[in-house]
Amino acid sequence: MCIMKAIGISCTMVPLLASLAAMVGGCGGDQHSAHVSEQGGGGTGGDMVGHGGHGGTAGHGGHGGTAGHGGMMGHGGAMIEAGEEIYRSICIACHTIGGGTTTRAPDLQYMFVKHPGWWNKAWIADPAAMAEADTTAQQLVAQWGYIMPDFDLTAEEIMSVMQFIHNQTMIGPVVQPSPVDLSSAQYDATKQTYFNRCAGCHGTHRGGGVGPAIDDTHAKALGTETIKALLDWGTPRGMPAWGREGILTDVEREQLAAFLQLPVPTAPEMPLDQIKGTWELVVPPSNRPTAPEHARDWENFFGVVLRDPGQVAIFDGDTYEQVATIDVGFAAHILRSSSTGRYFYAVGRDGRVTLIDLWTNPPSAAARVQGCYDARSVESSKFLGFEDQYLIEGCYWPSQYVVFDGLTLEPLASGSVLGNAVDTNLPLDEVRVASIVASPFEPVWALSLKESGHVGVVDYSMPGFPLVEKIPVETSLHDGGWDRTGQYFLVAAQSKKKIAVIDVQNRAVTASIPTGDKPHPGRGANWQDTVFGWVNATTHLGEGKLSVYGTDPVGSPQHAWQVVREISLPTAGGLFIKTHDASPWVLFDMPLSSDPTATRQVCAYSKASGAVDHCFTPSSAGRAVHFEFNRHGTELWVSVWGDPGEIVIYDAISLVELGRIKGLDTPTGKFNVYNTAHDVY
Ligand code: DHE
Repeated sequence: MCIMKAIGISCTMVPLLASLAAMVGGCGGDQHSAHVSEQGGGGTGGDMVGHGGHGGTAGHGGHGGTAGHGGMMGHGGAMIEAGEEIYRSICIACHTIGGGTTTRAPDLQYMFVKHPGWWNKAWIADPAAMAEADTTAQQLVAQWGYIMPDFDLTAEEIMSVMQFIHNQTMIGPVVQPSPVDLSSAQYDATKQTYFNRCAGCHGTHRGGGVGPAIDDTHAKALGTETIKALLDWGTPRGMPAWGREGILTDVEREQLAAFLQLPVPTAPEMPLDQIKGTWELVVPPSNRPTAPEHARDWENFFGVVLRDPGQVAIFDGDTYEQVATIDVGFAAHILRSSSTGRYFYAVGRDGRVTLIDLWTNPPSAAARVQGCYDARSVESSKFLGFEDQYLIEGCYWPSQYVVFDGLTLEPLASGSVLGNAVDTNLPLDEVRVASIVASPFEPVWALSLKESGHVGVVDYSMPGFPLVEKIPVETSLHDGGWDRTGQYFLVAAQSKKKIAVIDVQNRAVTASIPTGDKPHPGRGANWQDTVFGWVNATTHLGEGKLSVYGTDPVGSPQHAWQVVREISLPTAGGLFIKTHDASPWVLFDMPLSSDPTATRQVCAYSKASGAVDHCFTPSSAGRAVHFEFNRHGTELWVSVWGDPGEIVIYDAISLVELGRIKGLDTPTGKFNVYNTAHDVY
């Protein structure tokens, strides 16, 4: 039985990243045994009686989750056993005991030697209060970049877990149980769960990305219980709490822990002929309206991703009416506009692309296709003379890009992005296409190639749409966007803690700006700073910091490509930042914070003062995520994930609430037609 349920610990984490990439895996087989030889044993038992003091500890020898405390009797033994259960279901996610500091948290033996009992007790009881008042706690937070979550343990539970840790220091590392055996059906189902929930961050072939590598070697080193606890509680650095959020059951976590300790299966390819087979032209261009069928200002439409139902809702930005709802694919991810703005292109995590015609009444799907099993990005051709002509889709799997006709989605070409990594020069079997931008200066798209660390340049004026250049940058490239000129592509190299600056026109890396742990700018935000000229900014997933960097090599060369303002924030978990020329504010969210209050907040940085002016809470529940301005920059739209979700609309200057669109299922990214077509951010 789950110890958390048994002791009634409250669940404070709410779903995020709830549905990820859907994908068909390759490997099958009959019986997939994850069983490794049973470690530990029954434990020899100690002779501890009473309050479980220092001496006479139990013989450890944990097997499937219970230690061998056979000889322990009375309150002390029971207490240590209770403490062990808590340790094995919570603390083990991040801490070892005598096993060495992990990348997630310090070793507990070390903590107990270094700090007195009262201190450890106070820290476990209320980490946030300690971080506020105690200098040792502050040093710890500074070192690790986050405050340990508060697990709401009672005084008795804290005592028991401390007793357990105290006694463990004499015994050595905790032995983890063997993984369960998986039947063929369980293996296949778990493989799908991995692709749906984990592959987006850890890679199709489990080589890592936003999250660390979890191939079988890494997984075995973590151990069954550590993996299960990580899946249950998530981490303060952004891994969702799949168990606490009610998305993965105890059994599913157990099976995932076993699956991850088995060799990595190979995923299938998707050649162009197969992609062509998925193409569905719903309305040929010749049958489409030649002028809008409605009188609405379609350039002020908002396309809103409803992630969990895999839909896009189209809203009239003037009246807030929902004018259409269109199915677009599993865990819909983002929208991009054609360069005239008439069409939206939606991409689902299952690689399905949907072309939405905004001139029909109501707006409707005009074509569909699937270019990948797993994808996150699309972009249209934006260079003069190529308006609405082409669309590119970047795949997470297979390692390729696909080019479609922009009006029909007919698949035209695909190209591999496999290659060697920029740092090791070793060949890779998985290279994911992350963010894509379309140059306003030439007929090219710039593609972030995550694992290899290149920015690829695809020329859509050339036959076959070739990858004409691979600019070596940094590995772990993720999200990014243009500077205000459209010459420099600013993209996060997340694990390198940098924003890379690529001069796409000159095919060169201009700078690498060290900003902080796991920068996550979305497409970023461009504005004119009172001192430093044009700047851009990012918050971070891994630490509480807003970094503002100069992007004005012409007007303010002495500040270009350097962090010019650094603002410490109380919490990590930032995802998006956004502004508009018409607004005095730069807004940012922190939906992946481990502090539930912060997840609901939006903070407003003042362009005038160069400081965070205030934060506000769009909703008393759920999480605030992602922003978009309306066409003229007079309104700010914020998504709230709740039950149900909603969009809250603010005046872009006063930040006074103007309205709410309620009853939406997981509203996430919002894309105003004009702003998306013209790269306004
Ligand atoms: Fe996204 C943009 C990848 C999780 C909402 N996301 C992007 C981009 C990439 C990416 C590569 C840039 C696209 C571009 O500009 O061409 N996202 C990933 C992941 O790999 C990751 C971490 C895990 C996964 O498996 O998908 C992930 N993303 C999320 C979420 O959990 C979010 C918050 C909600 C959701 O969709 O489930 C989310 N991502 C978004 C949004 C954008 C985005 C709203 C577009 C931002 C913009 O303003 O352009």
